[in-house]
Amino acid sequence: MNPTYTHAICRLPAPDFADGLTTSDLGRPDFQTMVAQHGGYVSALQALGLAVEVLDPLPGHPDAYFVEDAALMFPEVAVVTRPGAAARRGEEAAMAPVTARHRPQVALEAPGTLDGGDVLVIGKRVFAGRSERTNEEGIEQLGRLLAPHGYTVTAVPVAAGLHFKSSVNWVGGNTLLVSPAFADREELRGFDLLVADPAEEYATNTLLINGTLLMPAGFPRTRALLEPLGLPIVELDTSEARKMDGGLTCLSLRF
Ligand code: CIR
Repeated sequence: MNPTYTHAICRLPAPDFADGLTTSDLGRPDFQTMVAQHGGYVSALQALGLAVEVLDPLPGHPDAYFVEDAALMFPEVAVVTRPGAAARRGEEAAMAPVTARHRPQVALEAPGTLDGGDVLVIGKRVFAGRSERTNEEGIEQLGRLLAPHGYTVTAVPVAAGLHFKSSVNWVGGNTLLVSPAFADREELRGFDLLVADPAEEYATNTLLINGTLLMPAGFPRTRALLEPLGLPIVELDTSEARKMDGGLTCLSLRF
């Protein structure tokens, strides 16, 4: 169940990245700091053995460096998404030729919408958050596209946070790191849940890469929750992406 990733796709943030969508009140992010943090993220993936393809910024799409939302990568197939925010529509078309170099490709169609940030894959189980960005039709289409490859797709309502993976992530074995809002969801029954402190919900956006946990820097209670798992933990500063409602999972497509 624990995939070994060999590749990642990232995209450089553009100088106008602060014009992207956000609901945060953490202030306007700084471009040079963002570029430095993005570089640190790419280096961390490379240090874990991934070949990272770093795409140029996409003119007119200040959120396009959150590449995870524009495509899904499975061992068998790439899925071109249909982002739920009108302002982000078009990112998927720019990503499609890139992912098509690695996998046979299928695509979601209108009126379905789906952001990759709402999709959590654990082996052959796929959880898809029904959110402001991802609708029922998008989830149903995803289920139909993945069924031939043996995946089951379970919809989970996202009542808090932007995306499902803003609040729920797999940290290895049978364990999920979740925000308190997801502590009692019946769809997640059967998993061991590590429930983050309410003051550290952002840190649930932790990423397991080849046996190492990448977590956002500065969340000691979440780190203390994760340490008993016995995995190496690398903290990365994501302060500027956070100001744009993004984090570690959003910044790459991993496969
Ligand atoms: C947006 O609102 O779409 C971007 N500013 C943030 C997207 C973050 N992506 C993710 O969580 N997968």
